Amino acid sequence: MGVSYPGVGRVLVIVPTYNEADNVRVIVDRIRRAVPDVDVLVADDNSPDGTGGIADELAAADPAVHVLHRAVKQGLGRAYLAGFAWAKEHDYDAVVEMDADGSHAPEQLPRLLDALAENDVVLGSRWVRGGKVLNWPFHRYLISQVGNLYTRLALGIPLRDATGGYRAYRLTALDKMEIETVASQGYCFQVDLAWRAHRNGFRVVEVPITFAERERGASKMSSAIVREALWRVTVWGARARLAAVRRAVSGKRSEA
Ligand SMILES: Nc1nc2c(ncn2[C@@H]2O[C@H](COP(=O)(O)OP(=O)(O)O)[C@@H](O)[C@H]2O)c(=O)[nH]1
Ligand SMILES: [Mg+2]
Repeated sequence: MGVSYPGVGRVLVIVPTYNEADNVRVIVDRIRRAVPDVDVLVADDNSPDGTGGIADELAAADPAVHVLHRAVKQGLGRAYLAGFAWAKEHDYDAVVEMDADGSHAPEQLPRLLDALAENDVVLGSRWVRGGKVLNWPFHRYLISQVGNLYTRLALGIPLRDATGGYRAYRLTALDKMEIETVASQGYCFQVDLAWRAHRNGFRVVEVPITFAERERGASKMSSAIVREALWRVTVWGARARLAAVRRAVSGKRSEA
């Protein structure tokens, strides 16, 4: 049945990959060394550079490593949803999201998992005290800062880093978040899940992480990904405000 992490249970670290041939071996090795008590699932979207084949070799050599081969590139969100479903089928208690490019340090994973012992959702945060970003170009810093400020204001959630992708969730929480209705594909997926966790009243906590820009391979970040996040967050915020106004109006009517 595999090993379990104290206070959390069986943990699956999901690593989505698209053209990460130079990174996948390094990241899986680092995870296995840093936290031997977790399993790993590489969720590969049929990367043309052969990432999936390398992941298969790693899985053949280590029973704690698994691979989910997906037919086409469908974005980070779809890959994670497929990974969550796999975790549920295989009776895990918690899942972790982690990039393949080394930006999220496996050595900091115990911080997230220790916090998960007391919470439902843990966000690795670059923008709380103690959090750091290394080697990011100014434009990425700006997109993240402005994006998080806009998210806080539009949705009224108290999170400093709602767009980050180093996280841990209890499966019991994901089960209640109706993730089958998630349509977000890019980084907006992260905001979507943070927003759902907040609305469900879950115990959500941010722990500081050090995010280091990738040294190998190319980023899949694009302006389309930023635009998707912008319009979806705007629509969610507007809907939430409209619902609040409706509640206030019907409250007044029933008072009258
Ligand atoms: N399976 C899958 N993984 C993806 C996709 N897009 C990005 N990723 C992975 O998501 C992680 C973060 O992407 P990255 O390009 O590093 O974004 P950045 O860190 O914001 O520049 C990496 O592990 C990527 O390989 C996708 O369409 N499918
Ligand atoms: Mg990256």
